[in-house]
Amino acid sequence: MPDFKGKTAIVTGASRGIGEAAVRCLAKYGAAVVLAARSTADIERIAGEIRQAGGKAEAVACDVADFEAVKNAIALCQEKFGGLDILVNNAGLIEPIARIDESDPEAWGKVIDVNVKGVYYALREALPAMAAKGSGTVINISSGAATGALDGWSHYCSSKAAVLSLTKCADKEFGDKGVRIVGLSPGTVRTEMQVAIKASGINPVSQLDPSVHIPPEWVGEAICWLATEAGDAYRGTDCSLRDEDVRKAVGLI
Ligand code: NJP
Repeated sequence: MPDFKGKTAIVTGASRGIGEAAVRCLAKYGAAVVLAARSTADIERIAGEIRQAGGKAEAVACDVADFEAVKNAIALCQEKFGGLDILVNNAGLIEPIARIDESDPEAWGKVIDVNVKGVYYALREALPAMAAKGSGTVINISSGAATGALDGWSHYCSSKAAVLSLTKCADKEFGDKGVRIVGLSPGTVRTEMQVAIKASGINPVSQLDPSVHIPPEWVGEAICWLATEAGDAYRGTDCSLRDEDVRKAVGLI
């Protein structure tokens, strides 16, 4: 079982879904956590619940598409909890789902701003600090879409391919400085994102029965598992939670 006592973690997109599950799981294993997202009422509520259960948690309003906001969130983690050990780059968008010829250029670009630039901004701020102390783990939430193509998802597939590339590049530059950068492709997860995908009716993912999706708590456990030495096998690449062996190793099945 992971032991994160004395460790600090920041999770972007912690207001619901996978990010919420991640932050609750990291806190369960003893980490002091910072919840970063735009829905401040939700992150304040979740942070309050974690504190009530005896954990350490702070909420910070953060639009990951804004570099200053990301810098501020990481600074808050360092000021309140004395450092940053684990960064989970989870915030992500898939809407609006549309084929290329029907897509809106501004909305397409907004997804890149959040899914790609948001990850880069957090890496830009966190990696030097982690390298300076010679330790730290970054988990970038990826997707099967990083290496696959799906109708209506050109924005999302392109963005996740870029996230995988950022995982590889960050590992190349910082892997020898004690910093572990890994990606996690969770498979399909029962969150609001899958509700939006279903509503779109586009491509085979929207046709899946919701019963096949895994609960976000499984992804929270996998994130915690990757934040231990178990994550070493996936430095500079994506770990797939569809993989039965990974599920077994995490203790999910
Ligand atoms: O999505 P959802 P998931 N700045 O919609 C936040 C990947 N993934 O949990 O700002 C900061 O329930 C938003 O917070 P708020 C997926 O690509 C999923 O399923 O308050 N935060 C909320 O907390 C994504 O990278 C599946 O609106 C921003 C969160 O992001 C990650 O998993 C499969 C933000 C989204 O919650 C979490 O997705 C897969 C911004 N500008 C990969 N914009 C799946 N669900 O099946 C959004 O392969 N957020």
